[in-house]
Amino acid sequence: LAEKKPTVVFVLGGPGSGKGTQCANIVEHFGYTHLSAGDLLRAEIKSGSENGTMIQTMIKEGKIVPSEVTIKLLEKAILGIDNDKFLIDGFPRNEENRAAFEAVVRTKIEPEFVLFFDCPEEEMERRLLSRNQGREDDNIETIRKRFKVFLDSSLPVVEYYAAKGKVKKIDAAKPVQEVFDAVKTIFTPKDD
Ligand code: UP5
Ligand code: MG
Repeated sequence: LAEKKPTVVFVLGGPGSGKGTQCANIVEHFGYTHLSAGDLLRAEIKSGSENGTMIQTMIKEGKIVPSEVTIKLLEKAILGIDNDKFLIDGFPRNEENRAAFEAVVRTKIEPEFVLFFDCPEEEMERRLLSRNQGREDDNIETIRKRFKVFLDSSLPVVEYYAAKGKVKKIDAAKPVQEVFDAVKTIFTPKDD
């Protein structure tokens, strides 16, 4: 991984803030590969791997899967894809995730920046309850747990990067197209 030196953008935001939706738009316009840590974990459950049951239990409880499991999946995906620009969606989710990811590469992968989707809980809750894609964590009990984990564990990671001047914050409560208009200005190279 250290040899490949990929460009990485971390895409963070609460459950239902629109990370996956906007990553799909960014891929279409800016040539990044989208890696959703949650999607990789859900694929791992489906594949029937030995960790599957543990991952399933953690997701159902809204808890954060041990770093080594998630990082292995991310690393495998980055190395297996012939691109050097990645959106890492929904990771790192706590300080331990962040430190462990940095430790994996000898020359640390510093994210180019962190895209942070800021959205009120009421709006995120509405979106998640009406998503209807059969996700086992889209029920009100698990959603409340996910919100708490986000506030307690994930927001501090955003603050860590904010202190380094790396966070680009987006108002994610607006309609999809308006959010993407704001996202576009961040990814479009400015010649001035
Ligand atoms: N929607 C999107 N944008 C909209 C807008 N602007 N206006 C109106 N509606 C909008 O969007 C959610 C829903 O809202 C969709 O129906 C969409 O159409 C609509 P989506 O783009 O899917 O939002 P996203 O932020 O991706 O929501 P998601 O539920 O995926 O976020 P989470 O962070 O909760 O989920 P994730 O898959 O990342 O993680 C799930 C679980 O996996 C975690 O809780 C955790 O248990 C585990 N996990 C780890 O342990 N470690 C990791 O590193 C990653 C995950
Ligand atoms: Mg998602």
